[in-house]
This record gives sequence, structure tokens and C-alpha cells, in this order.
Amino acid sequence: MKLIIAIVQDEYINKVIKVLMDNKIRTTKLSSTGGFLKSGNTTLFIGVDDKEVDRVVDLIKEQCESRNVKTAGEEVIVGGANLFIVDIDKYIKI
Ligand code: 2BA
Repeated sequence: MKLIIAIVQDEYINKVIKVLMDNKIRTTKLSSTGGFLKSGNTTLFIGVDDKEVDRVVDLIKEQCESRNVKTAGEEVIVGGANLFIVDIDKYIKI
């Protein structure tokens, strides 16, 4: 099993959640804030079987894109979504 931790920019989050729900992918949504820009983003915890990872990544990719943001004299590329995919040793539901 894997845990996909997806930090999604707020402008894309409704579309991302909808497509995950439509595809019966379970998710937990946390409000979060970027440390650098200090603007709102949303972090999703998505627990999936290993074989589902690519499909979930593709679903998110279809909804998000990077964009350039100007901030205090510099321009940064903000990802529509930043994903961390980690191995889960054990999942227990009580
Ligand atoms: P922020 O921390 O607000 O970062 C927004 C964008 O600012 C980043 O876009 C990146 O282009 C730039 N940036 C961030 N830290 C920087 C630094 N120390 N020096 C120069 N530029 C910097 P993304 O990389 O697409 O990140 C979007 C959001 O995803 C981040 O918002 C943060 O909330 C999260 N994130 C990205 N990488 C992360 C990481 N390695 N660990 C934890 N959260 C991460």
C-alpha cells in the first residue's frame, strides 16, 4: 500500500476532489499553507493499493498545471500539485 500526499493549489482542489470522488478514490483533506508564499493550499492524504498509484497520479495531473508567480522581485514556478508517494508498512482500521 502507498500513501500519496498531494499538496494541491487551492484553485485546482475542487476539480481534483471531484475527479477522485467520481473514481471512488478515498481521500482526507487538510487545509495547509505554503511556507514560502504563505498562500493557501490543500493537502490530500490518499491511501491506495500499489497498482492504483499511477491511475491516481494521472487523475490529478489532468486537473492541475504549474504557473509562474511573481513575488518580491523574483518569479517562481508554483506546481499545481506536489506529490509525495510513500510506502505504508501497515494499515489498520479499527
Ligand atoms: P510554498 O512553500 O508557498 O512555495 C511556493 C513556490 O515557491 C514553490 O512552488 C517554489 O516554486 C517556490 N519556493 C518554495 N520554497 C522556495 C525557496 N526556499 N526558495 C526559492 N523558491 C521557493 P512548488 O515547489 O510547486 O511548491 C508549492 C507548495 O507545495 C509549497 O508552497 C509547499 O506548500 C509545498 N511543497 C513544495 N515542495 C515541498 C517540500 N519539499 N516539502 C513540503 N512541502 C512542499
